[in-house]
Amino acid sequence: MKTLTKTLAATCFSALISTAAQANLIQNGSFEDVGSAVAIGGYGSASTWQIYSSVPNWDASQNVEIWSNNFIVPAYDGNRVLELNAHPGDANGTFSIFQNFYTTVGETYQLTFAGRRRQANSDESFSVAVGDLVDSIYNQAWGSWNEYSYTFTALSTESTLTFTSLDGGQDTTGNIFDDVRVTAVSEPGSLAFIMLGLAGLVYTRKKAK
Ligand SMILES: [Ca+2]
Ligand SMILES: [Ca+2]
Repeated sequence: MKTLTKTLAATCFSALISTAAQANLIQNGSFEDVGSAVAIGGYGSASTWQIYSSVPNWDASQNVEIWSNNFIVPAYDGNRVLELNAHPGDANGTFSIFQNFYTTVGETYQLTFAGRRRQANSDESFSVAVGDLVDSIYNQAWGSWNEYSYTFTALSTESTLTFTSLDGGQDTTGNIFDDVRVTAVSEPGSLAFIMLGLAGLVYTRKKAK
């Protein structure tokens, strides 16, 4: 019984640390939630695509589109994706979406997301910025989702993740995103704890034999 308790404790401890390390700091990163956002009328339909001035947890410099039910492209995650370029309020303005989240200065984080171009003959370019990371992607591949993965260091207690279209303000199609995630990268200390937990698990199992 004592061994079983120890084993359970070690397992729970390891699981807890792993879960904490992998928690997504981005809310609504899969764009599944449109909440009470009211679609701008006259375009698409609720079952295909709609235009919104923003969606929950994200701010937007211009309108965005939410596509549902595999409209044009299959969703990477869930049922909905975001198209960054939409019908603009300002034809000369930039299309950006951004979200703030709490970070620890100097800590390393991983950013992952899925992106793709709209269709074979579209040209999709965007920049991504967060912490000390700035990158620009030109001519996204066609036909499948690109899985982007970066690490960045937080420069502030509150970080802002920003996606900006480089297609230009009058290019109203393209730059599809889904499944945006930011997770804290396990520090050596946390890793040591996990290894310690696993070692404890192996030890108690061996002892139980
Ligand atoms: Ca999604
Ligand atoms: Ca485009």
